[in-house]
Amino acid sequence: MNSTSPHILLVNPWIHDFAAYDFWAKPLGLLLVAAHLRRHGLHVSYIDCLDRFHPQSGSRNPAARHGRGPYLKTEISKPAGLSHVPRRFSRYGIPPEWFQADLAALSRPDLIMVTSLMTYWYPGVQETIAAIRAVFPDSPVILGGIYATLCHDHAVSFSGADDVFTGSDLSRLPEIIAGHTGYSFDWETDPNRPDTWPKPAFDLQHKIGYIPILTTIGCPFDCTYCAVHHLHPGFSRRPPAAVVAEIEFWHHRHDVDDFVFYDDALLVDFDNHARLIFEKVLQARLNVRFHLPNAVHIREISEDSARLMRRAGITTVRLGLETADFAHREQLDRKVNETEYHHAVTGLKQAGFSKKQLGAYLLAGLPGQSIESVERAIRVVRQSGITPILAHYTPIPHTAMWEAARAASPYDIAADPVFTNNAIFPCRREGFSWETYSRLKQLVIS
Ligand code: B12
Repeated sequence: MNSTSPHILLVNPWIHDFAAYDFWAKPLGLLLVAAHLRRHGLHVSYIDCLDRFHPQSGSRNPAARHGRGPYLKTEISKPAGLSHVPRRFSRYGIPPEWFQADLAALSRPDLIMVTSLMTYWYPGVQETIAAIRAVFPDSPVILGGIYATLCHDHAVSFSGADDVFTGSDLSRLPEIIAGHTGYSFDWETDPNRPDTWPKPAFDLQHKIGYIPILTTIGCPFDCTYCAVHHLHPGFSRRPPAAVVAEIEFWHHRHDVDDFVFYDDALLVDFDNHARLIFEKVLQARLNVRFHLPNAVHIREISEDSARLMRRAGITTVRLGLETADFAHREQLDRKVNETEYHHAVTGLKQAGFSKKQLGAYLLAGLPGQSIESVERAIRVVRQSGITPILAHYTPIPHTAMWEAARAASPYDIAADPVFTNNAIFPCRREGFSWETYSRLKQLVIS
């Protein structure tokens, strides 16, 4: 290492959207980067534009006491091309004055790292970077994360960042940091070996309401609508003992009771991974709750695995069913067949999970999908005795379905990612109107 350690500011940007809610959503990737940097002696500070527990929020956000909850929001005008959508559009997160004051209270950062999530949230990233520039015009800004990776060229042209980092291979970071700050260091651990990862730096938050946990990286499936194989190529797993040690740390040291798995393939090869984690959780007698808002693979669930999941504290289960058109399923993915679905649901119910705890995600608005197909799927899930949850399809670059989505969409989704916002049903067909959607929603709740 050389000379004094640089100051790196990490920023989680605002969201611009028709709706947004802190539904177990935290910038795990950015806080993992923070942890790596801290471990190597760099001085890090952090501002979360989505902070629901900002010291200034006081009585403005009474719901901020709990783990999940609404973000603060300010209505703003809709992006060009979306003015016809009959819904309000907002900036979600802290007011710009608070952000500006938080920035101004810091010493000038040598480098600023901004993350990004949904591709169609890039206007929030642009506004965040512009606000940073107004306070620190001379600090270089690097953008990384999901939008940066999936829409690299767009981000280079429009985000306002000096550098756009794509992918999840952090081994290039020392070179990038040296290029911007002149400070050089070598990785003491391999950032691409998840067994050597530090705990993501959630302690930088004002409050830790819950902790996202990542136990696997990537996914062995290659579903046509999903970009995970592009974002995280390959499939690797963290040692179960390290995962449980992380859970114990946050539970015992920070009183955290709710843990949220961010894995794309948590249950895959159950006996050699998730089973070992859940058994260790039981042995450690941890009285905690686990949530699976990011759907799990149904095929892995039997009565036996379901019982273990329930005993270990799994409280919310979301199944990645996507469609009930089992006969034509291979056009979409190869995750599950009809028998496996019913076997899993029976096992979960026998293990004692309630209807409310069990939800199956169904994709709505796929290119070429009929309304009847969505209705049928809702009926299949309801008849199986669990809760259907509609997930609006969002077209994602670098997926097999992208070209079909482009062809089906009335919007130029390749030119501007705001048109991939699933709130506008980017690929809706004739007849798939807001009224139809309300009818489908009624079918889900009635
Ligand atoms: C967990 C998760 C969620 C969580 C919340 C996540 C959150 N933080 O808010 C929940 C379950 C709520 C969720 C919901 C949805 N999600 Co989601 N989700 C994910 C998932 C599985 C993991 C994200 C993650 O944390 N990964 C782990 C971290 C470590 O990776 P990372 O953030 O990329 O960070 C790495 C690098 O990018 C880098 N990095 C990150 N930032 C920075 C910054 C700098 C400067 C640098 C140098 C590096 C760097 O460092 C990390 C190193 O590994 C991803 C798939 C995936 N594997 O990425 C989908 C994904 C992001 N979701 C997706 C979708 C479609 C959705 C939904 C729209 C689904 C639906 N139809 O309802 C909803 C919408 C949510 C909303 N409106 O709020 C899509 C993205 C679509 C898009 N257009 O962008 C993804 C990619 C999955 C897919 N289908 O392909 N999701």
